[in-house]
Amino acid sequence: MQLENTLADLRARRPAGLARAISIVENGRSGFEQLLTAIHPSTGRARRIGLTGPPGAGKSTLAHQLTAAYRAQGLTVAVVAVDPTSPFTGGALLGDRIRMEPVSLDEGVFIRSMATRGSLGGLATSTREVCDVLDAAGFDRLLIETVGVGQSELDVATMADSTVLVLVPESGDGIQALKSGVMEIADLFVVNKADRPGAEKLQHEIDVTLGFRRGNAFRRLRAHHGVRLDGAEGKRERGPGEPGSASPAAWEPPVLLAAASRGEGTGPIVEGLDRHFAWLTASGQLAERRRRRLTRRTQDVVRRAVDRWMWRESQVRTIIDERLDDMVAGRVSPYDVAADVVAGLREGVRA
Ligand SMILES: Nc1nc2c(ncn2[C@@H]2O[C@H](COP(=O)(O)OP(=O)(O)O)[C@@H](O)[C@H]2O)c(=O)[nH]1
Ligand SMILES: [Mg+2]
Repeated sequence: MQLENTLADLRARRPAGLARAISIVENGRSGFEQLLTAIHPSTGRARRIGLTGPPGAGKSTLAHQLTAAYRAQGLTVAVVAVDPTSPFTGGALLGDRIRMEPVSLDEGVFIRSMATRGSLGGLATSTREVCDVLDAAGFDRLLIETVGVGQSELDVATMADSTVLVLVPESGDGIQALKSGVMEIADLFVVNKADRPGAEKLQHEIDVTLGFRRGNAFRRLRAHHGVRLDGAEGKRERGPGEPGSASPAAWEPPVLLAAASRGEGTGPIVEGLDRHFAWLTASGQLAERRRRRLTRRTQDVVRRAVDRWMWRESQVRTIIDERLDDMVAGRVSPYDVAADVVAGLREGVRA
């Protein structure tokens, strides 16, 4: 009954229903699986955009700018911020609250800060589920902000359709500061704080690095020096993923300059994201990414359920306890015991 009410409120887009649904899935409260099952047919419509990068790069500021830009297009936006260093809400930073003000009074905008459980910067475990609720609630764009520390850039890429990596000139030693694997997950690079020195240098470094990785550094370099190969106005080049290109085979991440706190550079980012989405659709990558997400999600749920069953309801714990003395005495190893346990589980499944 309670679930029915929550679902009805969610479908009617009542803010209280949305808040309740999110709180149920965020805390894994009873009924959360039924809720997620009930909303499943209504998911898959929102475009999920990940914003990641080092603390202070301007991700939250950019999220506000993107929100304003999408609102101006008549689209609704939900922002999920998983950033322990500067939460969107909670009053930790007065500055954040002030920057939020213009959009937070708009009911086409929903902003949610999520606590990280476990490692700093790690995605809150239920971020994906919260995104599903927002998707089902009908938001057109989901912006997922995560602080880029370690694994979380890679995590955000697995849950977003498009991933934006926000960098700033002062973040360490330019492109050298980027760990391997991080560059690969970015569908768009934004060099923010372009009002400060060094932004164009960093933009150039990223461009060259991307070019070298793809074996076409010279195209990018020539384009940078003003020799336009394709005659396009205002574009450094035209990659395979860009309009006018024959092949949707590869996407070349654009490297865009922005000064988010001044509202500069947002237009090209919105446009870049639209182009990326068009490429995702045309290349079949969108369907592929979403299929992969569903596979991974199901695997996670199975893993959790099996874990719970194994440790709470099966004999596994007892078997280990019974053989503990043998292990201590060196008569059997943990590997022997584990092999027996697994063999036993297999038998159980077959029986
Ligand atoms: N100079 C300058 N400061 C900016 C720019 N964008 C954001 N900031 C400031 O950088 C600080 C961190 O921004 P925030 O959006 O909270 O970064 P986040 O940690 O990546 O979410 C804030 O004081 C912003 O006002 C910019 O383009 N130029
Ligand atoms: Mg932030």
